Amino acid sequence: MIRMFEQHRIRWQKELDGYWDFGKVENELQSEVYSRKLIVPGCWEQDIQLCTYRGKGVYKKNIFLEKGLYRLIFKGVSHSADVLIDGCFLGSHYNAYTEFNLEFLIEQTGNHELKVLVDNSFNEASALHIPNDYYTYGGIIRPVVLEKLAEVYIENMFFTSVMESGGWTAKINFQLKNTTKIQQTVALECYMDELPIEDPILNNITLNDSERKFFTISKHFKAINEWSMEHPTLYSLNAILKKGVDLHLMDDLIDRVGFRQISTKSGRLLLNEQPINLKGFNRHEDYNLSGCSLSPSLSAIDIALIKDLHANTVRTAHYPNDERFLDMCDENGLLVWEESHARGITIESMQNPNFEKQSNNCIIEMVTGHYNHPSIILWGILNECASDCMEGRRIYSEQFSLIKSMDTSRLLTYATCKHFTDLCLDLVDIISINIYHAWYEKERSMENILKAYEKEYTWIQETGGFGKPIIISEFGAGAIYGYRSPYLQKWTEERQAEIIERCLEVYLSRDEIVGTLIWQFADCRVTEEGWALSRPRGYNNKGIVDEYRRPKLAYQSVKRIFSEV
Ligand code: ADA
Repeated sequence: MIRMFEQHRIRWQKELDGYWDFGKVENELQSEVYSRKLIVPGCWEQDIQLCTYRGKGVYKKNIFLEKGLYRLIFKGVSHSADVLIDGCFLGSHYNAYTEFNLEFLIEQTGNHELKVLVDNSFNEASALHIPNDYYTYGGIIRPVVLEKLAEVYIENMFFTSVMESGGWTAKINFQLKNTTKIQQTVALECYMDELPIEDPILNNITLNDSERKFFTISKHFKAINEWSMEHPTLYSLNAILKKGVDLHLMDDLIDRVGFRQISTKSGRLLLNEQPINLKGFNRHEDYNLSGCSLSPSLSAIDIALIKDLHANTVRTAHYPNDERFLDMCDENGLLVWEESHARGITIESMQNPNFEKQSNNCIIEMVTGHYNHPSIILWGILNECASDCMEGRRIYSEQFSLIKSMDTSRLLTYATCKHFTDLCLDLVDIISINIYHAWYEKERSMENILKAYEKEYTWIQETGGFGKPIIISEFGAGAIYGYRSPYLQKWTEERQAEIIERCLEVYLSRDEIVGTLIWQFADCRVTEEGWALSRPRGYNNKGIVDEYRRPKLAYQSVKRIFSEV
């Protein structure tokens, strides 16, 4: 399954899921040995003999193709990919969590060989995937889609909704691409559900040789059903490209959109002009035995548990998520803080010559790919990176400018751990702090939690955060599933529940705190390099469910407290 809804009725599309031939590549001078078959999408760690393999591997699949122009869309390859068709290099991509696509021409109908060289190793070339408190898996972790392209096709369609003059205005930005060397003239029809959205410019669009054409239309609606947490109304936005005097069907693109607006006012967070509070979790895409490649059914289990917990928000710590999970958030009225890929990168590592290019590419691909999801209300960047020095501030500032150049409809934030030293609070709409009161500190009384928070709140008011809404973006404690003791030793479920209860009681008593996001929803695997020895079981155990989604004691505490706010 590519998305939770049909994206094309005209364009030919095929998902290349199922078994692919696979071989480890431990010596690039050797010819490839395809020793097994692996399921795509999936992580190679799902294979018992590859569970700890870090290095290169090659996937191969033979596909029958007729003559024509095609596009391959890879929704996620972890973490680096080189793609070849019939031995010819098509292109490469870095970063597991964003999609990339490659066009290619088939001149001979018949069987063709598709190969993908994948690498999940840690080295200087990889500035974002580094030894970390989450695992970098290996493989073609998300769907692969093959499309046949017409002479002109709809490359992108961006929908923005604005509350104005007593109703809603929909703005739709189209990007068409001429794949030929000759001038093409087309017509575009656009529907929202069955309602036509007309504009004279759609009737006659001319594209020159290989031209990409961008244009925007808009339509005002007096009465429309808003997208909200309680009523997440979605509309099908359908664009149809036609050509020639007979206006024959050429291409189409269907997406799902919602009318909603996110803003801040007087220190409050507003959804459709109504104040809201975020209550939820940080969630890694990690499920025991299936790694970071979550099928829709596994993602649906998480959605159901998050709703059972009376939560309304998920932070995609610390990278862009699988689109099908975001589709589910759209359908269920869950709010999303989506963030570009980075966790705890020092200023020295941010100066890796690959870092800014890789980080900016991730942002561009995240915003481009996920723009139309109404559930995404916040863009975040650079979790716990170097926001406490001027060089780091330059990078934060440039990345926020990059996002604003692509999307001004969402709020911006970043999660900091640079307590009392952060230099970037003035750059964002919402201040977000990661603070593990009572876990990483010895003291765990509520008085101490409150005192520690108030001290930081005062500092925030004086250093760029004055009057801004605050999210406690990470707080929590570790617990090993099944380790129970009335003595509340560290790592017991009882201790975790107590700490989360006390923290929530303090944070929920503060008006300026508009969000509380527990670290974390589920336990996740960490890298053996640099982390496994300091993380019991080689896992980050701060989930309120474990990696099998078995609830710990804290589950009931959180469910009770979230049901009351
Ligand atoms: C940081 C980090 C998380 C996780 C957490 C922890 O806040 O953002 O990814 O590592 O610490 O468990 O200590």
